[in-house]
Amino acid sequence: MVKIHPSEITPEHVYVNRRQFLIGAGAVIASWALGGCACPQEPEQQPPSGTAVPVESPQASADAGDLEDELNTFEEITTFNNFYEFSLSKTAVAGLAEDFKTSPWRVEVGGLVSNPNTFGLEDILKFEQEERIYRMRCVEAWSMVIPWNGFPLRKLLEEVEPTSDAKYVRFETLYDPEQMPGQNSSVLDWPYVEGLRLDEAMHDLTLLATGLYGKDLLPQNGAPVRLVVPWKYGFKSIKSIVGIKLVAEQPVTTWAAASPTEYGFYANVNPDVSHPRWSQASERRIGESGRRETLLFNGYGEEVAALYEGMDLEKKF
Ligand SMILES: Nc1nc2c(c(=O)[nH]1)N[C@H]1C(S)=C(S)[C@@H](COP(=O)(O)O)O[C@H]1N2
Ligand SMILES: [Mo]
Repeated sequence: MVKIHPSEITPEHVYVNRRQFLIGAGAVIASWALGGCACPQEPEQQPPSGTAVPVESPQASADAGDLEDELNTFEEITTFNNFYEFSLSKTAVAGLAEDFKTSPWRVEVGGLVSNPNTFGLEDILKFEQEERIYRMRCVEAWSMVIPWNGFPLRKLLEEVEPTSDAKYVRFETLYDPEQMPGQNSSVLDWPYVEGLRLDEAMHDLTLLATGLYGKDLLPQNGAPVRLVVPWKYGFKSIKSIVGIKLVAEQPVTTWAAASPTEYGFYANVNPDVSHPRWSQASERRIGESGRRETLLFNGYGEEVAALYEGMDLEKKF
C-alpha cells in the first residue's frame, strides 16, 4: 500500500524525457510538443469544428498497434474539459471549479455486495497508486493522451465482495448545485450517472484515477476520484464520484437517457459507427493540427475485444 509522496512527484519535464509505454499500444512517448492549445469550444451535442472538412490522410504513426503518441501537456489537460456540472464551455470549467471542495470526500460502495463500505478519500489513497498513460477519445471526436495516477477499480470492488447477483456497476457524481452551477440548469438529469458491466469494471485497464502528472486531480478533471475507461468514449469516465453501486440490471445512464439514439450504454470507441450528426472515423488530437484515424476500441482491442465476443457492436453501441 503505497501513497505517492509529494517528494516523489515527477515534474512534467521528467515525464517528457522518460520513454514510456502506452498501455496496450506499445507506444513510445517520443518527444514533447510545446504548442499552445487550439482549444475549440464545442458543446457535447454539436459536431466539433472541422467535422465537415474532408478528413486528411492520417499520420503514418496512427497505424494500429504501433502508435507514437506524445503526452498532452498539463496545461491542455487541465484547461479543456467537459464537466457539465460546471459549464458547457470547456474553457470555463477550470475557473468555475476552482473552489470545489474535495475534502472531506466519501464514496459509498454498496448494493449487491457482501461487504458494503464507505471509503473516505484517505482510504482510497491507500490502494497502491500506479501510473497509466491512456488515450482519451471524446465522443465529440477530439482526443488527448493523459498520464493518470490511480488504481484498478477491480481492487476496490474485490474489497466489497460483489454477490453472484451483481451484473453491473452504477456510478454517481456528487449532486451539489451550490458548488456546481451547471446543476441549476436542466441540460442533463442530475446527478450524472454512468455504468459498466461487471466484467468491464473488473478489467485491468479500468482505473479509478486520483491524480495526473503525479499531482492530485484538479476539480476540472473530476477530483478527487473519477473513473477512466480508455476504450470507451470519454463520457463513460465519470468524474467526482460519490456512489458506486453493484446492481443486477443495466443502469440507466445520463447520456443514454438524454439522447438514446446518440449515446449508448456500451459506448465503445468504434470508427465504423457514426454519431448521427458526425463521423467517428477520425479525431483531432488536442495540440495537433490535422486529424488522426480513430482506432477500434481506441486502440485497446487486444485487451478488451474478448469482452464483446458475439455481441453486435453496432446495435449495442
Ligand atoms: N460527472 C461528469 N463526468 C464527466 C463529464 C461530465 O460532464 N460530468 N464529462 C465527460 C466527458 S464528455 C469527457 S470527454 C470527460 C472529459 O474528461 P477531462 O475533462 O478530464 O479530460 O469526462 C467525462 N466525465
Ligand atoms: Mo466527451
